[in-house]
Amino acid sequence: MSFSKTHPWFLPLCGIEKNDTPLLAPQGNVSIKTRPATKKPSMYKVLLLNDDYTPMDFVVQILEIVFNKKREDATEIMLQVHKSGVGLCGVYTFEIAETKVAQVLSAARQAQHPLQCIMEKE
Ligand code: TYC
Repeated sequence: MSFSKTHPWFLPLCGIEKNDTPLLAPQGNVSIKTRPATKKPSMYKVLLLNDDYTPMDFVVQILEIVFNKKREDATEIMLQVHKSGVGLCGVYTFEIAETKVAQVLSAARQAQHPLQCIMEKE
C-alpha cells in the first residue's frame, strides 16, 4: 500500500492534488506525486459601461487613479466606452478585480455619478 493511502493527509499537506500527473517515476516502493499544485488563477476583465451623465473628466480620473493608466491611455479608453458602450480597464485576479470595481462604484456614488463598472470572467 502506498504511503499516501495509509496517510491520506500527506498529499494535501504537500499541496499536491489527487489528479496531478506525476513528473517523476516512483522510486523504490515509495509512490508520491511530486508536482506541486500551482494552478493558474482565473482572470477577470474589469469593464466600464457608458451612461449619458458621468462627466468624461471623471471617467478619465478613475482610469488614472484606480487602473493606473496614463492620461493618454485613460482618455482613449474613456472615448472607447463613450462610443461603443463598454471598455476594458484591465484584467486581474478575482479579488483585485472585485476591489477595483468596488473602488469605482464607491467614488462614483460619492460624486453622485451613475457610472457602472462590472467584472467578467475571461
Ligand atoms: N457618455 C458620457 C458623457 O457623454 C461619458 C462617459 C464615458 C460616461 C465613459 C461613462 O464609462 C463612461 N458625458
